[in-house]
Amino acid sequence: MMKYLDKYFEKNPQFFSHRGLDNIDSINRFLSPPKKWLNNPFQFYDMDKAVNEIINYPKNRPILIHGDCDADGVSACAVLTSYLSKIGYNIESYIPNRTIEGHIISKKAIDFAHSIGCSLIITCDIGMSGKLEVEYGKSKSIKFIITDHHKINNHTPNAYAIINPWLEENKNLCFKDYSGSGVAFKLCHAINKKLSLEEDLVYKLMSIAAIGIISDKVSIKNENRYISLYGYNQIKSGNNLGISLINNKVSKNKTEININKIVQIMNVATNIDDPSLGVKLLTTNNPVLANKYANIMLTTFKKNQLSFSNAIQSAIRQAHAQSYKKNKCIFIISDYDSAYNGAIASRLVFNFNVPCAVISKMNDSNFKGSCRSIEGVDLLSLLNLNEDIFLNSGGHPMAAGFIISQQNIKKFKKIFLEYMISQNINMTDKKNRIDGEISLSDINSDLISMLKKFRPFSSGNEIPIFKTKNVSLVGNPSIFGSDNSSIQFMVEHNHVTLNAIGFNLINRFEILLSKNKLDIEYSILINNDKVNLKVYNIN
Ligand SMILES: [Mn+2]
Repeated sequence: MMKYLDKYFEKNPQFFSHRGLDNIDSINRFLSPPKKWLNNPFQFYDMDKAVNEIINYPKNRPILIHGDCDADGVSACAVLTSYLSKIGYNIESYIPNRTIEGHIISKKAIDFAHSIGCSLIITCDIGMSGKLEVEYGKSKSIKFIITDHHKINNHTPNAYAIINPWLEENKNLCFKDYSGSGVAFKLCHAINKKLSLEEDLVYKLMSIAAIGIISDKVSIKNENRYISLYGYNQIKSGNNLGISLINNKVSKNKTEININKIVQIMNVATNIDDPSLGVKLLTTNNPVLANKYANIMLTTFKKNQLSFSNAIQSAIRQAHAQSYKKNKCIFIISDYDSAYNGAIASRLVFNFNVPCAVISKMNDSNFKGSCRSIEGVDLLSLLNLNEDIFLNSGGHPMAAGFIISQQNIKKFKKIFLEYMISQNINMTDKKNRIDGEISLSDINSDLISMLKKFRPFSSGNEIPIFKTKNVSLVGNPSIFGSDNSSIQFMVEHNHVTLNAIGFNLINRFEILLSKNKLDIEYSILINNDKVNLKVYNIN
């Protein structure tokens, strides 16, 4: 393995430089990060204060853990719920319904907390824009500890404690790009240290926290690499009943963990009758209940799949019809559920490599929008600069969202397009995404076992994409998918023939048939030891 890494590093340094790794030592640390990659939780401002409050809180009185309605918020809520219950607290969890309540601290939850005699609410992945709600809670004698990773705005709540890496007071923190689940994990880490409990209590939470890290696309380095890697390994070893059940039900090959699918299912499940079902699934040890929760979540997910795929197809068609190369961006009005907007925007950025906004109707008067960006184009500052045209806005530089009234959409579109034209967006950057130019005969067990060691893939450690030049088509390609948008074919190069699949690649079908020699860009899929190429581009 080591020898292979050395050799591969020399041949394909870009594979490693794309991951911020520039020598064998840094690669080895990335592949098996030492314990010291878990940062000291007490470096966070207010951590001591929050920990003391929790430690002194009566164990028989309920604490409400309030998460956010997406996979990161669910994962964060499950981390705190699991840990605090385990050490003896009386915990209630709350996730707002994404359509009815949205990404805000819920007044309903505060009323509920008050009614059961709870005097402490811990928020996770949410809270920075909850100034009014925190005051409302205080009027009912409820204290707030906010744990969040959203950037600071002008309306920071006056909470008892705020644990957020982006606070001005945290400017010297050695690492900041945490997910909501990561910040929740740090709070548990701190309590555990303070009480000198066995480390395993906290380590076990990494499988749950990894879901939020992957879902929120925070960079896979420093502590995020540590938690996502060991969390992923824990999932593989079956330490979380709920995650294993979901994975067994959706993976063709049960020994492989399809973490992206798990994230998608968690996201969809925040839009059902009981949005906290994901938290229940992640925290239960009861196989009968876990199975019941998993089945409800999967049924919802499957119902969603078809309309989701239609939404993606429609958006891709719209994008092709726009002058996205000239505009250096894509602006889509979608007719589909606003819950898909973020995923659609991500897909368009992946396909077209320009920033993208997707807007769809939320209720009679308002629309909900999601934007996704490319490196170097800051969406959050764009939204913040135009705060007055939104009813609500927030997020991160690479992924942001807003709520807007119908009459302001036109105005925003103009602002978005003008901003993107003014940015220095280099469309040719796409080639930098390629992790290596290889021959099909290079795809052997050494390469595959090396790739496996880099999992799980996410932001800053993307699914590796390879390029092979001058392959030839073998036999006849076929078209598949409910809307005939995908293609399957065989390619040959250097006497190696492999199966290839191109999802939504129907627009490259003619090129595939008309050229003798093709250049393909793809990732490598392994299914029951069989290699398939997942092709993204054909030229
Ligand atoms: Mn989050």
